[in-house]
Amino acid sequence: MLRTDHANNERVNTSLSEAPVTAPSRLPAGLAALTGVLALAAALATGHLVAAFVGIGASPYLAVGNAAIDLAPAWLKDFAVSAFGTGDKAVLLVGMAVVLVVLAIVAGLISRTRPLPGQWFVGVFGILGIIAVYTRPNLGQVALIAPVVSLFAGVLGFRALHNAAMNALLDERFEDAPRSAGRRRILFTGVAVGAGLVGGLGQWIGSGRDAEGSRSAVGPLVPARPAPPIPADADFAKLGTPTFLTANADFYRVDTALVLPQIRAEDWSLRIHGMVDREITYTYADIRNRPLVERIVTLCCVSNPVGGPYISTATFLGVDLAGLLGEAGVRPGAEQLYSTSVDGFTAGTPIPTVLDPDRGAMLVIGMNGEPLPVEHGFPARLVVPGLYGYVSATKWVTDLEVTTWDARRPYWLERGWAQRAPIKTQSRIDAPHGAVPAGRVRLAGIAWAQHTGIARVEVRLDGGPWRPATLSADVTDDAWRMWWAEVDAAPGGHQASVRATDRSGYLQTDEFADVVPDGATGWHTITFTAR
Ligand SMILES: Nc1nc2c(c(=O)[nH]1)N[C@H]1C(S)=C(S)[C@@H](COP(=O)(O)O)O[C@H]1N2
Ligand SMILES: [Mo]
Repeated sequence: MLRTDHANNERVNTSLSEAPVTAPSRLPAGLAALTGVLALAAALATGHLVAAFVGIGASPYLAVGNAAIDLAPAWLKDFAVSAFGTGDKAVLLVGMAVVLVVLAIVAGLISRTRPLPGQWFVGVFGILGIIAVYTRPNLGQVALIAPVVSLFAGVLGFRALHNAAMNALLDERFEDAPRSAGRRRILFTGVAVGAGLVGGLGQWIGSGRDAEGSRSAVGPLVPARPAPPIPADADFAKLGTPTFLTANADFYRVDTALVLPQIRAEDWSLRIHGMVDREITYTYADIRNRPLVERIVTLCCVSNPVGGPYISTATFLGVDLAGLLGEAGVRPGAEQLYSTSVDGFTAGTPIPTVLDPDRGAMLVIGMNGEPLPVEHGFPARLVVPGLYGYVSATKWVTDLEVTTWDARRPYWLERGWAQRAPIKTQSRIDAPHGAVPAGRVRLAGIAWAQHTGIARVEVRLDGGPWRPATLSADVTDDAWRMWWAEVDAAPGGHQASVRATDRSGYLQTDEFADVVPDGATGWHTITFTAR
């Protein structure tokens, strides 16, 4: 009872020599598993706390998740986006947590007699964490401190917990059993609570050092050339279409970033280099002090299936990309504007499209009257009307290289998507859903053919004749149009379809195409019941 000055091992030996036969040689399975789980918690929490200071993306858990996103096969990513949408990231994080807890339990169970097997097991995963952080393009060498600390916390924590559990078991045989069990419980609870506090502290500190503070300090961004006012009949929201402008909070989001890149405006710069006469670097102040132009543009994701939700419209504020490139002087032979985000995402946009004065390709710093939201690319992103996001709309952009198609292969091209990806003329039915009263039924929805414009939308019921729909006010060819139409529906089940014709005279094809490699096609058809 008074042997508290003994080292643990000594005490075990003493005990063993006192009663060699009855000494427990193995931890009970539950206790062994708990040892593994608590060591995992200690490892992740300490890594997260250190990451709060060196860049939250260096948190081993998040870095492994981001690496998984980049390494995942294209079919899995496409599935994740279509099945879970913007929730794909939450699904990944929860799935990783489940896998890690299972592995931690395994680490505990293979170490019921000695801590070493579990320590090795934990160590291998710690090394994977270090590799994941090392290979993240946006993290410097200093960021490696986070997974290294995590590795030590895991391996040493595992041994400490294991020894404590062993000693406690021995003590239970030879000492006051309830007191010893109580000590063990206090230690384990302490580690669990401590890990929670340390991880929470990391989260709190990390989010205090983020871009949001810088964003709220940007102040008003005033356009020299504002967008036209939006007429009241630009949407048919009362009939079930989206509003003409999408609120920032509702704007669809698609990206590979598990942790939002945090760049403060004062730390941001954009470098233009490659096949140019002179390399230029712009700061945020350089950009915001130029005459700012506002344009209304509908962005759309190539992963948007027929009838899908990955399309939204905003007023974007920024400067002409052609102007910036003109100052750098694009050399003959340049084909591709290869843009890179701070998190390593890349996109390739055709140079003629970017330089076309009529196209309105922009470097954007504002969205719907606010500085660009962090999740949409703060401090700056690209927007090129008429092209799918993956070939044009790089968020958190920091580097523009003027180059050729052979020299650089952007992120999604490497993963089987097309090099060129103009947005396809499409339409969607938003109303009705479900059951409606029989008789005159109003259909409503959207149609889009960015940078070409919508000329006509038609609907049909149950394979009957096509009837023209009424279009909303024409605001710009770069944005969607809303439509509505009435059909006569007798009681029973019905099918309604929609198709659009754009201003080039092209009638949207009914041929079904999947989203891979360059965007879905086909007429959107819904079913509803008239009662
Ligand atoms: N840095 C970065 N920019 C990115 C992406 C990305 O994964 N990372 N995804 C692109 C894709 S596929 C689309 S559709 C648009 C979506 O922009 P939004 O999230 O603002 O709607 O961003 C583009 N820009
Ligand atoms: Mo996309």
